[in-house]
Amino acid sequence: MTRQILTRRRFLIGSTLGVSALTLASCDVLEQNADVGAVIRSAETLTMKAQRLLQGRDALAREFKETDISPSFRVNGTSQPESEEYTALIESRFADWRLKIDGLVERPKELSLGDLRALPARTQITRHDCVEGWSAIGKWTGVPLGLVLASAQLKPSARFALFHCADELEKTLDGSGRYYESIDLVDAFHPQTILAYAMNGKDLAVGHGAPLRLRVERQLGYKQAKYVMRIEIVDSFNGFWGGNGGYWEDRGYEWYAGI
Ligand SMILES: Nc1nc2c(c(=O)[nH]1)N[C@H]1C(S)=C(S)[C@@H](COP(=O)(O)O)O[C@H]1N2
Ligand SMILES: [Mo]
Repeated sequence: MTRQILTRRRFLIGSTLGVSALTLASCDVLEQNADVGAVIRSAETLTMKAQRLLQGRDALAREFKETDISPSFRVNGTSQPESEEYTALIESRFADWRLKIDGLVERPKELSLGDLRALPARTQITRHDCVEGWSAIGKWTGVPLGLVLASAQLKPSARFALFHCADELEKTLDGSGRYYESIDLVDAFHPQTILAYAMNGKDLAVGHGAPLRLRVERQLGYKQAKYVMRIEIVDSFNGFWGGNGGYWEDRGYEWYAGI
């Protein structure tokens, strides 16, 4: 098992992002920032701050043993995106798939699965908690999101990573049911936040989000975006679908879904 422990502090030293990410993420700045205030409801901000204060910003979610892995892990939400584009990707076994990284970055990227697999990997056995009331333990392997974002060099105005997914669910808002999600830079650079391409030692199955899904272990199931096609670095959610930072958030769920 390759296990790369990247502490956020060690990781940020020497990166161009260092100072701005640390400053941006401090509670004081969050409080003063009108943009953030506008998108995050106050009770949730309290939850987020309390969790980070009590447990520490880099506190790890619990990790389990191989023997704890659930014999079956439910597929929830989309089980296979229906677009022609995604169907063609399955047929080519994702050889033509590229992860786009753009928005507030100095160096936009297009990465193949091979590119991602060539980067240092992290494996973690964690519990997934769905808001609907079920949980399952799985083993996830992928590349730390922070590594990928650092290589794209975030601009000082960067605040959130927004994940564009391949699937559409119910089209109720603005005629679009596109699944999307977002996290802030504290979670983006957390050591357990990975872009997973394998589950339980095998390539990620279509039902679980092939070829790539987000694991952001201190938050609930709906934050774990499957079928990630593009990561856009933004400073606000305004103008993205319902403006609340995620498909379920636009339908009333909390943006910060701390467990
Ligand atoms: N793209 C996409 N990501 C998604 C969903 C989805 O429908 N589409 N469902 C979410 C919900 S509510 C949960 S609980 C988990 C389910 O992941 P699983 O299918 O691997 O169990 O994915 C989350 N990520
Ligand atoms: Mo869920």
